[in-house]
Order: sequence, then structure tokens, then C-alpha cells
Amino acid sequence: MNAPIDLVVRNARVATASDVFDADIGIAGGRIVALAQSLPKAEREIDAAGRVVTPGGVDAHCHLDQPMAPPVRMADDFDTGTRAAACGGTTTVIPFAAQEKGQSLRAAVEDYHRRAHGKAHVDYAFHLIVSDPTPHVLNEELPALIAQGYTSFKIYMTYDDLKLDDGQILDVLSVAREHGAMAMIHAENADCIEWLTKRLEAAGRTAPRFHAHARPMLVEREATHRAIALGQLVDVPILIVHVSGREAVEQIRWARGHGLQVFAETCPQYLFLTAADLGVDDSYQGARCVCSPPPRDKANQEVIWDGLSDGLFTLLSSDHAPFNYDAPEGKKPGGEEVAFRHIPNGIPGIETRLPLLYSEGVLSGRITLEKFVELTATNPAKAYGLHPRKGTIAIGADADLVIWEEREFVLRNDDLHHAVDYTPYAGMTLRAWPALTLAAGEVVWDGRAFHPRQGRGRFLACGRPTLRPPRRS
Ligand code: DUC
Ligand code: ZN
Ligand code: ZN
Repeated sequence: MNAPIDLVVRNARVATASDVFDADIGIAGGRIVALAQSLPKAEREIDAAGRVVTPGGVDAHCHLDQPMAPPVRMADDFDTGTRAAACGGTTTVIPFAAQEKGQSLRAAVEDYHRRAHGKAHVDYAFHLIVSDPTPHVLNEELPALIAQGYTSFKIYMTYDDLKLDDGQILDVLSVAREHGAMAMIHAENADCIEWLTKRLEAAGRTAPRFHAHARPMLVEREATHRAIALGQLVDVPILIVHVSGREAVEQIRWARGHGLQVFAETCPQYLFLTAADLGVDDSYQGARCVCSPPPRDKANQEVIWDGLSDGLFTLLSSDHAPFNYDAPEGKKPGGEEVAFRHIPNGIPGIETRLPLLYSEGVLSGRITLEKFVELTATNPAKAYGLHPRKGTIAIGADADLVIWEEREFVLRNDDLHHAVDYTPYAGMTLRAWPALTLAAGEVVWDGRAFHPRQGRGRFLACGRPTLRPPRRS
């Protein structure tokens, strides 16, 4: 017998990736069990009259409590990071269990479970970062971990402690092909970056803004093309993460036109920031916005917006990489204003991802509500084997829901729930914010207050990707 409905979200304007319709949502035991025009009264009722209700966001690219070389440390752990996620409407996060060179992948995963367990307020899965693809990792650990629900991994083409050479990338992609995993690729050419960085340093150009000069679009375009070629050689789908602008987009369109399965992710920083946010002259303030790839210019922002609406992008993630600005473990390592090469890369964005896209994408008419849901919830869940439990509003799905309130306000860092001392989006006028976030039927954010329950978040073993091949556009 079906469990009785214990909660009804009434009069919802339900948005999924394919439809927007009016319904009551019936919830039992943390799952959606009914969608109907008029459900009987339940013990608990939430009135969503006049409000859009979307699936809880799935942030498929964020970094939480990821081990860093001392003195650098991430500001958010699974407690504060998932708190911020929930308050911004995200109910599933997929951060990274990162292998250090010389470390077994299994040890990295076990360590990461210890960091997450009992702390997370929303559900979580793990991607792997493969930085040392030894024969044991390739032949034993990766296949076993994929079978156990770690079905995606990130490959870096840059960063000395993480990058793989082309032969290693081919080896890892072969494992993805054989076992049906999803390979995410950080595409920037490490040698070009190093060459440019040394020349900038020799010229005394070490202020934060030169980070963008050391990583021009060309280095991303070349690596994107190479990643596509390596994927083609192995004959495996790949997903290019944090695409920043036109030249990389062109490579992806080219690949799609040739029938290659290349998926693409972008992030809010490439819609809302430009290289000018890295500062002027020798000011250190711009360290706040140092991330890789760096933000580009207004024209590139437009290219990214177009890619969101026309199907080029598969998903939009935050790439939340939380470092305090004014801190010796953050953007000022050891308390110093350091040369750009030593500034920890990354910006916070786990809480602002959905409100930014809802405000400037949906309410400005750049994307439809259905596209918003597809990019922020449904496709991330499909890409990493969590759909249909996550990423949609359907019978049987987890009752992860966001009720939206459309109101104008100026964003301040004090409004946010991360443990970072800044947001790059402070001062922006937003036009929407979650009035309520439900995670498995529990209120985690009521529009004013966060409702903590550490350990509420469950580990999710991922299945294989279920994305359809991209259009040949
Ligand atoms: N770039 C990454 O690749 N990861 C974390 C943050 C960043 O800027
Ligand atoms: Zn990356
Ligand atoms: Zn990242």
C-alpha cells in the first residue's frame, strides 16, 4: 500500500525541463508521490500560490573541503558549503575526491567520505580527480570505483600537481569508454601558461590582473581542441568544464558538427564577470576574482549567453572554489599579497548560481524556465547518473524543491551563508531568490532562516550518464 501523503505543496507553478504546468505536489517519505490538480488535505501544507516551483538545483561542479597545499585551505567544508547551497536552492552537490600524486584513488575517496559524513545538509555524490594514473589506478581502482557509484572523473590539462600529459589522458579516457564513465576535462594548455607566466614575471607584471594575461583564450582554445581530438581518438564522450568564451565554444560547435559527443559546462563567472574584475594597475583586490579559466570580456559573455539558450551548453555549474580574501589560508597565502601565480584559483558561487541565472536568464527573457531547469538540475543529474531521482519534479523523484520569490534586492555578502568573506557579485541587483528550499521533503531554507540538520545529506552512488547525444549544431 502507498504511504499516505504527509506534505502537499499546493498551487505550484511547476517547472520541469520540458513543461511548465499548475499542480499540487504530494510528498510522502521524502519523495514525490502525486502530481494532481487538487490533492486532499495533508498533515502539512505549503502554499505556493503564484510561485514558480523548480526541482532543487544539482551543482555538479563545486569544491568543498578539498585538501590544498598548506597554508592554503578552502573556507567551506561540507557543513558551510551545503548550508550555502541549500539557501540558494541547490539540494544536491557533486564535489571532487582529488587524488594526490602517489596516493591511491581509493584512499582519496575514503578521506573525502570522512570529510563529508555527518556534516552535509543536502545530498552529495563525488567526482574523482585522477592525477596519477598508474597501472593499478587504471586497471583496478578506477573500474572498481566506477562500479561502486563514482562514475565521473575530472582530468586536468593544467596545474602542476594535477595535470596529465596526452598519453595519460588517453589512458584515462580509455577507462571511461570501457566502463561507461563520464570524463570531465579542464582544458587549458599548461606549457603555454608557464611560458607566459615566466615572461610576465620577468617583466615585473605579477599583479592579480596578469593572471588573465597568462591564460588568454588561445590557451583554452588549443586545449579544448586537443581534448576533443583525444576523445575522438578513443571514441568516447567527453564533457568540457567551465567554458569561458567564444574560441572554446567554436571548438565545441566544430566537434558537434562532426558528430562528436562533446558536452559542455559553463559557470556564472563567465556570464557576470570580466577580466576587468581582476583589478587595475597593481591593486590586489582583483585576487578575489582570480579563477581559471579567467573571466573574459563583455563580447564573450554574450557568446556564453547564446550558448546557454541555443543548446551548446549542457549544464551550468558554480565551480565554487571558496577561499577567503583577507586570510593567510586564502587569497593572501601566509598573509602576503603574492604574485598572481601563487594566488589560490577560484571564486565562491554555490549559493548565487541559481538566483543569478533565474534573475538574469529567466526574468530577463534570455532563457526559458524549462531551459533554466534543464541547465541547473535535469542535465547535471543525467550527466552524472542521478536522474530521475534527482533533477526533476516527477512521481518517484526525491522531494527536492525550490519555491521562487520574485523580488528585487541588492546582494550583499552578509546575505549569504558560505564561510567566505566576499562574493564577487556584491552590489548586483537580483530579482529572485528561493522563498523555500525542500530537501527530501524537509524545509532547509524558509526564505529567512536556514534549518540545519547536519547529516541530513546522504551520499549518492551515481549510475552511468543518461544524457542524450548533443545535437549536431
Ligand atoms: N579553477 C579550477 O579549475 N578549479 C577550481 C577553481 C578554478 O578557478
Ligand atoms: Zn577546472
Ligand atoms: Zn573546478
